[in-house]
Amino acid sequence: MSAMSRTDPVAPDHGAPVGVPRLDVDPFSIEYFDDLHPSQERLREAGPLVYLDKWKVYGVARYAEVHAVLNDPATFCSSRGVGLSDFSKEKPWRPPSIILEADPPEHTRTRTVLSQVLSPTALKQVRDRFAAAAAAKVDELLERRSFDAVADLAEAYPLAIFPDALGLKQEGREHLLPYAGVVFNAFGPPNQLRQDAIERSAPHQAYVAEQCQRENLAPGGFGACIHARVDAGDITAAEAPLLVRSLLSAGLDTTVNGIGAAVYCLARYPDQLARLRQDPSLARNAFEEAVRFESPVQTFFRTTTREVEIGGHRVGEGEKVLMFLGAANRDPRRWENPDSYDITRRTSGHVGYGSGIHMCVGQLVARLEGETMLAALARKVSSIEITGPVKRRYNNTLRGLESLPVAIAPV
Ligand code: OVV
Repeated sequence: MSAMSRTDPVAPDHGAPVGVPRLDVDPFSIEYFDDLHPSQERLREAGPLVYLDKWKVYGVARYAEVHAVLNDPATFCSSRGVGLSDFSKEKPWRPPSIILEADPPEHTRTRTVLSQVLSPTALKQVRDRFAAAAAAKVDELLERRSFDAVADLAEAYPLAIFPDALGLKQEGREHLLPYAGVVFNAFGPPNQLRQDAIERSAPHQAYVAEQCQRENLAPGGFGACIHARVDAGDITAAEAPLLVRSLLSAGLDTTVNGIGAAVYCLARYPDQLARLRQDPSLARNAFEEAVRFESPVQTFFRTTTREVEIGGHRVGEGEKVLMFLGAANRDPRRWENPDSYDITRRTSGHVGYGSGIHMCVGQLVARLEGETMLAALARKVSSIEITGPVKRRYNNTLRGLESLPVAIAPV
């Protein structure tokens, strides 16, 4: 080690771009999660492209640039990972997803299979079951009057329908939310959230790997439908379990936080609950607006495949670009009154599910869960009152609550 003296030149800041606004915001810190709207405004107002010194990555927080990056997958690829880690430099923490972490042409075939398994036709088969389960859940909660809207509603409702829709056995389902928590923490930087999650992940990974096997998936479920596509020659026997794994990774914690966001909105904005009660057909849009407003999936990265211009700045090949979906969904350049929860807003174009070729393949399942729950609340509940301390849950990618104590009253 050579001694440093005050006369040594300052080390050059390798990679730090010239002319791009540099911010000290850490979008993966507890302080950020606790109060992210002021930081997101700073990120948007600093310019169309920013550089985050803490993690040495570029960021885009305005709607136009987030949308543009999402819709140019040849330049902004997914196959090097959609978290901070670059798979061309670091070993992934688990075998990569063959849909999320893939580019065309490989992405196209797996995407086609999952989009057919989760198609409008396939969803007709589960709609009545979802609606009945939502009504039963709300009836049960009306008997209790006071409960935790996270554990007893936002988690309990998807857990009552989604694992069955997939065809999972009963045993071991307690691994599902912890596994998803690891997956979404692992997209983040190597902070304590990510390191602790991966360190504790082995039992959850073992459970998921086992449930993805064909013999463990009940006939008629989404899992069996994926494996049936092996017989049709659309995917290989090795690919099927990995596509089931994608549903187990992305299909539960996301809707938990989406439904949690919607209930939190209706509890905070009783005028919007009143409008929903007047017209329960607004349930689907009320859910969509909650996805825009809270953006349960806050961020994803892409990696540049070539030198490219973003917002007038030159970005080199092999750079990570962080897309702030939540900030884009509240960009005043795109949205009128972006910080208002308005269940009659025209929500289309929000990037809470992404955009382009990777846009959430399970979005119809998510919307069906959200719509059926909000429709049941609209018809059966007259008020939602927050009765105790609201506690936030911390995750590198997912935004949501740990606890939301509420009391509800019947119509
Ligand atoms: C969208 C998403 C999130 C997490 C995991 C996956 C996808 C996957 O394909 O495994």
